[in-house]
Amino acid sequence: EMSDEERNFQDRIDRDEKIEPKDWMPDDYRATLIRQIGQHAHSEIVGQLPEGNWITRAPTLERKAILLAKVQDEAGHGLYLYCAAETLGVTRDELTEELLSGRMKYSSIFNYPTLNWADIGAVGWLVDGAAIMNQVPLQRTSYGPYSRAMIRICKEESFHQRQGYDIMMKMAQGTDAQRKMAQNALNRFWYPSLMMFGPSDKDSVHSAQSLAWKIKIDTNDELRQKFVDQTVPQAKYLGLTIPDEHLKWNEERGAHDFSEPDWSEFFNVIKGKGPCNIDRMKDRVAAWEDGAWVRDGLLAHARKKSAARTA
Ligand code: FAQ
Repeated sequence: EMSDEERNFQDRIDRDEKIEPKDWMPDDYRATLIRQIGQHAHSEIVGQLPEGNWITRAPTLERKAILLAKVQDEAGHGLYLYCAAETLGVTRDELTEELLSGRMKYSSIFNYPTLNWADIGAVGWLVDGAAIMNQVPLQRTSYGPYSRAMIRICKEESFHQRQGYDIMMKMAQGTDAQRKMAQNALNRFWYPSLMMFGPSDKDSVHSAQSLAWKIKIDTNDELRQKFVDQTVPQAKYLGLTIPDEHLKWNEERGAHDFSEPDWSEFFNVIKGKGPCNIDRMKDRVAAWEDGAWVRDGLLAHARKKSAARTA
């Protein structure tokens, strides 16, 4: 049974009121938000690695400048999200510690390698495309600071998606070899992109409560369906084939039928056994350790300044 506080809280949610940091909230609401916002922040940070891998090898100066800006945007998204999580009473250092020790997750998608330049197109088109599909509704999430972070992030994410599609367009309309690279990138990124939305609704342990609290606005399967329906005409325009022989328009449902990803692969990847999990964590641990002198220096400087002010 709900306590008065819980009932009041649920009433506020049902009236679409935003919950703010100092408001009363159930412990599990707080914990769920720390988990989801924290994982989301970690995804933005780890998500810099697959694309960062191509900054030095971008084919033109213009592509390099665009990619550099895009990867920097992801770092910025991570920072807004860590700030949103901090309003719930957890520090960024604690969250980082949980990531680096493997106790917290980041999106499964970033455990796949980017093997060639077409993959950078596929990441922008499909991975950022899936990310926006998930994040647009999260602008209306019930927790104020998360909702406001999402509004800023979505603006930048739609530019990211376009830059990816633009790379795909160049490749798909290029030489035979380039078209093959584009098709191959689509083949490898299609199912991992579908997995980004999380397990199917019947296996989604958190969905029911998160929907009731309006932390999530749509179910995993609803968003996956929307993503497929949005992406099919885009692939057609590129002249590329989505690697799913069961993909077809279902007139009755007004939506595409499509094959589910291999869920055993998904669960393996989130358990740490994907193709790049070990490399990703190794890179993040090294970045954290290599950056220690910067953090130490900044802290020492801040202490000196505040000592000078009080003296
Ligand atoms: N990867 O009960 P549910 C980006 C876990 S976009 C890893 O359905 P929930 C932008 C889940 O945590 C990517 N783990 O969970 C970018 C739970 O495990 P737990 C980031 C996953 O939370 C683009 C278990 O499975 N976006 O970074 C995944 O209700 C390009 C059961 O699942 C967000 O994080 C997965 N894909 O729904 C950056 C969006 N799916 O925690 C750079 C915000 C599920 O109990 C380059 N998050 N799990 O141990 C969400 O909307 C939700 O958290 C879902 C999952 C929909 C991801």
